[in-house]
Amino acid sequence: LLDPSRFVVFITGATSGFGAAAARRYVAAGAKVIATGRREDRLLALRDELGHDKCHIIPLDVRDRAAVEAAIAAIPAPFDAINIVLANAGLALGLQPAAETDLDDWETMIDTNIKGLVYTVRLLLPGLIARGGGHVVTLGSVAGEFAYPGGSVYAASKAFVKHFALNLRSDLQGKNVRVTDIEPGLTETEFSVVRFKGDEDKAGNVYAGTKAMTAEDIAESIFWATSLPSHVNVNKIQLMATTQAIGPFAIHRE
Ligand code: NDP
Ligand code: 8X3
Repeated sequence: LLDPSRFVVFITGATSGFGAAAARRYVAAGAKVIATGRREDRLLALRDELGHDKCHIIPLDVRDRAAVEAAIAAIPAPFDAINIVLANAGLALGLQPAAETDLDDWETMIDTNIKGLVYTVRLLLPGLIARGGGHVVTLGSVAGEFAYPGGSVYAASKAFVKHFALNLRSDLQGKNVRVTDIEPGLTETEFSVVRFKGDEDKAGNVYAGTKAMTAEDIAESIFWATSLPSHVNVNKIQLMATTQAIGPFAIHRE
């Protein structure tokens, strides 16, 4: 296994859920993290918890390409020696049928899950290659593989992530940069509160009466994939809660 004390991990969306859990998991193993996200109060609390020597924070909206460029260019040593990119920031908004959905919500998901993710990866890749290698971890979803009612642009954005990650592998042959797409199913984080725009009851119902995965479960799978010996590339990890399964095709009948 690789020595995690040599990991310097750039994380988008470290203010909550998988990103925050991954920051804690990596620092617990001796790594350094660059924690980013829009909510600065959360970043400050995370840095207090993890320590200034282990956690560098950058308030950042991944949709803002110029801000992503400026933030990466300004990372101080020793945090600039990034060798793992965790492109995790993302969101679902709404669960309405396509014809009733809010077009602004679609645009926000495309701007965040697709455009923000490709800005992050594209801007960090040359450094990874120049420093001799590293690992890009993207956050896809089971939604990128299976269709469900109301999934529409969210699910399609995750299909984009999945295929972007696979194609990155083709371009990175010989560069010693690994790529893994993590594709979780039902996991209780702030994901559903965001999807239902702050409606805690609706969000709670998603996980009520069942046992969902936790952010720590996903962080562990991310940590595992990046800790394997450098000659091993895990292309993807698809995880579901044991309580979750794939439904049948829906057939409309008169
Ligand atoms: P959370 O809502 O708990 O966390 C999402 C994170 O993304 C937050 O830190 C948030 O930070 C950040 N984020 C959102 N928009 C932006 C933005 N414009 N700029 C920067 N950061 C942003 O959800 P999860 O941890 O569950 O989700 C993480 C990823 O995993 C997402 O890509 C999601 O689609 C994916 N996923 C989630 C699953 C689940 O069931 N929970 C299953 C499969 C995939 P802030 O608001 O502070 O900017
Ligand atoms: C998050 C899981 O099933 O809500 O990507 O799309 S799901």
